[in-house]
Amino acid sequence: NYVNYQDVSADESHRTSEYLKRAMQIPYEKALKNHIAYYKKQFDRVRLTLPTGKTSQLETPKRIENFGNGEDMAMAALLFHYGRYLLISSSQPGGQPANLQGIWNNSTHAPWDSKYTININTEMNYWPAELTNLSECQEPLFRMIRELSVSGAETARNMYNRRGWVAHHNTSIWRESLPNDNVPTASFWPMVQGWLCSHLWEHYQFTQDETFLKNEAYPLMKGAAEFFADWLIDDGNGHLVTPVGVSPENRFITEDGQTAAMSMGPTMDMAIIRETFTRTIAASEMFNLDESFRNELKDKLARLLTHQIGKRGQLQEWIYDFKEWEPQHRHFSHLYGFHPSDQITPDKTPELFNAVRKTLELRGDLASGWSMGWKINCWARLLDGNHAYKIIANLFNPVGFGNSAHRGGGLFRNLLCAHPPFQIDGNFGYTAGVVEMLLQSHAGYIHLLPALPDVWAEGSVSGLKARGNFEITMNWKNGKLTEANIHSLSGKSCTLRARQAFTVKSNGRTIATSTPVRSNGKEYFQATFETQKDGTYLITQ
Ligand code: FUC
Repeated sequence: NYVNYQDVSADESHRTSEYLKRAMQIPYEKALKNHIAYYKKQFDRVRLTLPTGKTSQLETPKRIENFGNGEDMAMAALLFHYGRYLLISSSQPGGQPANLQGIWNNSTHAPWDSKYTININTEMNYWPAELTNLSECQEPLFRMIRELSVSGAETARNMYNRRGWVAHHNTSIWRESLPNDNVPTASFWPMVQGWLCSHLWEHYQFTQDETFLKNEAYPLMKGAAEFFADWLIDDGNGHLVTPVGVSPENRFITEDGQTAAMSMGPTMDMAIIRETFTRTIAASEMFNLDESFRNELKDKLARLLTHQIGKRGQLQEWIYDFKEWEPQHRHFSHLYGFHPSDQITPDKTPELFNAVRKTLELRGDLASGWSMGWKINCWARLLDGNHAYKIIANLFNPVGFGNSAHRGGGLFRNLLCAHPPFQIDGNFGYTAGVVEMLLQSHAGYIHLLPALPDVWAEGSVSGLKARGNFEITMNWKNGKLTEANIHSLSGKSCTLRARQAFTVKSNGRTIATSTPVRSNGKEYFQATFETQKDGTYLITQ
């Protein structure tokens, strides 16, 4: 009887019998054919090829078990494609967003109620959407954000007496925006609206759709920024911080040995607010809107507490350099400014970039399934393909194979990710992570093969998307780019970076040649060129 989160007036008997009637009219063979034709329209936009090996012909569970031998790189490509297949199948326009189990929950009492945990898991579900050319799959998420902003405006007024809208770490088909679940490390965290809005901004970055940015994204971003602007307080040293928050879902140990979760100004809070303010200011400038509010945001942005480096050289997780209660905790929320955000990059903030590396080293390589998905993305953004691959090899840990020697997170026999239990965000995080190894575009340029591991010395990929609305195809051999093709879908200016020198050709004519740049102690080659809408550009040595 569900119509929407405020309306359950549909006739459930009529509806279900119609579903069944329609399903029974289509023979299985035909239904399968329709399904394949439908999903392939989206699926075939991207293809990744990595070399097969001796074990590539074995059945799936055997390939998982043999992955550690390092001979079946095609299996890594298969898991990448599987993530796209799962997103296509669980998140189409008009439907609900993919929940913790996508659409594949098989129990009445599902783990975490098969809901939306929005302090990482729901967002991770959508990390591969723009990167792998499945932009429209985000539509259900965007509708959920709009609906949450309605209930979230009530919560902002009634619970906090603040402007704008707010949501907390967990929601469901009913769009609850209040703190819920009663978990001290997670529940009281009025930051979600910022993280969700980053998906709207990124959608604009990838599609360059200004109408979407102005009419759909900006009002929601503005509401998120309004809440944050009212939520901040002075920390007593002239910095603006959140009065209280958590670093989902870790705890810290105080100087007198107590364990606690809540403190003022956790690093993640500050990074989310910095991002929301920066992007809301940018959008309001683009469309010449809300000048006085923009000035308020500019003033507060300049006073926000910045990232800090702790005693161990790590990015500090909280306002003070507390010891973590669980040093290898599966969440690393304080890296938000580094990934998925774009505040910490090797060019702009090399010290913070190196502190992120230290943080990840301290966190360790083993983790629950979805946390490994997250770590692949972070090691790729650290430009360390071999370390990212090491996490991939760890993820190919057979879970539920009846072999008790294997512990921790990994993959079930059907390739669904095992937290355990089954949680689909690990699959999506993995697929996004593979892209981050092959292509990055968050730092103001498009980086071709930024984190290619030695074991992927040869391969090709087509149809990946980069910010600025570019579609990218690449071939590589002996670990080096041999050729790339850039299809410019919006005619924006394009800056490319690669490990080796290259030239850019358009219609057989050289239009740009790379020059060396140094970043965080390494040498790269870079070129900027103007593009035409629908133009294609050939990158060769
Ligand atoms: C977060 C995680 C848990 C689990 C849950 C669904 O709270 O910390 O590990 O994945 O979401």
